[in-house]
Amino acid sequence: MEKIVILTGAGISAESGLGTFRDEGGLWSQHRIEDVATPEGFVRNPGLVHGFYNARRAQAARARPNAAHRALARLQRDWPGEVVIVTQNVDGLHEAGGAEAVIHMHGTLARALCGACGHRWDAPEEMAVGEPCPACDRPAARPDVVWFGEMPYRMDEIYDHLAEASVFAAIGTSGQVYPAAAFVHEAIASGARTVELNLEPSMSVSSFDEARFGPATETVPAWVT
Ligand code: BV8
Repeated sequence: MEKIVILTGAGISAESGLGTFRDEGGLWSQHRIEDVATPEGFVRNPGLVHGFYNARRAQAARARPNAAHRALARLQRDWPGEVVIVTQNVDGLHEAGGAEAVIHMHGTLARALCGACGHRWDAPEEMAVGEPCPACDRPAARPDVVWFGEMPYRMDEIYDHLAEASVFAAIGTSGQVYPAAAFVHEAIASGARTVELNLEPSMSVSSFDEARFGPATETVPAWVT
């Protein structure tokens, strides 16, 4: 039984028109992380944070999966039960491209979370400040995404998959955000073969057995076949 664990980042959705974070003109050059991707930023200015995520939710809703998303879905179909996709992305393009059981470790734009009672529900297109939670009615609705300083989701499950990995691929990620950036070391400890598929070398490229550079819509379908 092979176990192929795949970590994806913003680069896999770049050719679907969604901005990355740290490339030229990326999201972090337009907004300060402290203002839009931390719990403190949300307390300070919830309207700014909702505006940031409303814009990305609208953009993601218009985006279409690309050949890289579809190639990973094909790999899952070819190896039933043996391909795990862990994404740092909050868009739904893996699922739109046919992937199943995607682990969204940083949450998703499609869901809202109540900061008071922990209830989750499908996010409206536009979230407003003080929106009441449908479960507890308190005005504590926030995007269901993992901000800096917050614990990413389903980490135990992810580490279990990494412990059994025979292949680990990192696709479209700069390897600068933890704990995702350290997954390659977990995979190496499990004896997995590791490959990086990225537009250019990531911060952790030297940790990988193999690296293939180029746009994901070219490197991923070639790697999958
Ligand atoms: C946590 C929110 C602990 C949703 C995001 C050491 C250990 C543990 C933590 C830390 C640590 N050191 C520092 C930390 C804290 C921090 C961190 O890592 N800081 C960094 C900046 C140093 N980590 C955290 O806070 C994490 N939480 O560790 O909690 C804890 C313990 C106990 C109790 C409580 C908590 C939480 C991190 C999650 C933060 N949320 N996003 C959203 O708005 O989207 S992070 C954000 O960065 C996105 O999620 C994004 O996915 C992620 C990673 O970025 P990338 O996806 O890699 O995107 P990037 O633009 O950087 O790179 C794109 C790449 O694609 C580039 O390499 C480019 O070349 C390539 N590319 C571009 N075009 C293409 C392409 N490749 C192929 N084809 C193309 N066409």
